[in-house]
Amino acid sequence: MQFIDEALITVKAGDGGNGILAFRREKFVPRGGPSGGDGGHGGDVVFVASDHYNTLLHFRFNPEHTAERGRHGEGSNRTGRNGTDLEVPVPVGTIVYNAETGEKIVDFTVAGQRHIVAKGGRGGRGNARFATSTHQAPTEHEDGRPGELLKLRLELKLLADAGLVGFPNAGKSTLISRLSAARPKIADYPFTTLEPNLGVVEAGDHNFVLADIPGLIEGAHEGHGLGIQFLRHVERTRLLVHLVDVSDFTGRDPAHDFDVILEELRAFSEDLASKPMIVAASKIDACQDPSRIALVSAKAAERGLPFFPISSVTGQGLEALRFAMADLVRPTIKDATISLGS
Ligand SMILES: Nc1nc2c(ncn2[C@@H]2O[C@H](COP(=O)(O)OP(=O)(O)OP(=O)(O)O)[C@@H](O)[C@H]2O)c(=O)[nH]1
Ligand SMILES: [Mg+2]
Repeated sequence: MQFIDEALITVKAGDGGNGILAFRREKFVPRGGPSGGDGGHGGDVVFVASDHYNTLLHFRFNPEHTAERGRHGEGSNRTGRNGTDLEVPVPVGTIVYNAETGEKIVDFTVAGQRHIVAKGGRGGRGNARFATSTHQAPTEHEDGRPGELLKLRLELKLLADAGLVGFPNAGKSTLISRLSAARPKIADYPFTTLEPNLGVVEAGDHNFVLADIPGLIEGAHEGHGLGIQFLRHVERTRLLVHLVDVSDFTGRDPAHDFDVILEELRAFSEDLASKPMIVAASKIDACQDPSRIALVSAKAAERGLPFFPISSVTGQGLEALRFAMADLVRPTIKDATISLGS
């Protein structure tokens, strides 16, 4: 059971610009003084901890980060422009290691924390810098130094933003496998999932972490089935997605299933039961009797909860559900203000 997100990336700071060789050319002055300017410094690669990311997914599509090089010096003692630093956002909680030595470089604990992970190369000195009273026409000049090049391993302990709850066999693991890269075990018998699975769900520009946990049954709070202790894994999520199996094969009343799960959540804690919840009627492809879907939709309506009929087999309803979830786990404006103020 790994709740760790990982990314391997390369960072390259900008090279320093070269110092150059030049002499002033002035009318009536047979030989002007040295005037070769220095090269600019290369830009640094700077990691900045941000609250706006909660996974390392953005690094997977973008594994190389290069800061701008410094410009070369010019005649008339003009120094080359410095390369611009490259700022790369990382989620709060990210730990950065040197991928080759394993050495820990930095641990980002608060938003706004900054760390230079690759230092830009110094610009080289132009020949003007080498002039002395006894050495008035120097021809020495330096090339810029290369910027640092490093392979980094980023590690982030994932915290679930949303959790899937429901009866065993309701299709929770199948759903997370459709919405994320997670590949949990799926089978047509109850209690297939024994340990939580986490998956990163992409929804436009907002990614979030979804937890798939074992199924609950009536009396779970008294130790039936796998009990309710694993609910602690979704205790701190912003959202629960309650899957109710409406297929014809369950032999149960979906409305009753709905109430049973709410009771078990309440037995764990009142907070958990009153968390924002999306209700999904699952396996609609295997439901011949639309009244079974209507029963669940009525339960959701009674409580003012959003409702989605879905099938992880045909894909029906999955995109609507994905974006509804993303909307509800997005940090609210109030949260954003608090974290900016801190
Ligand atoms: N027809 C149909 N079958 C589905 C659908 N989703 C899941 N199933 C099947 O239902 C069975 C149970 O699916 P799982 O995803 O393992 O269910 P679960 O809720 O994770 O079950 P537990 O881990 O035991 O709690 C499997 O045989 C799936 O193939 C669906 O949308 N339609
Ligand atoms: Mg499962």
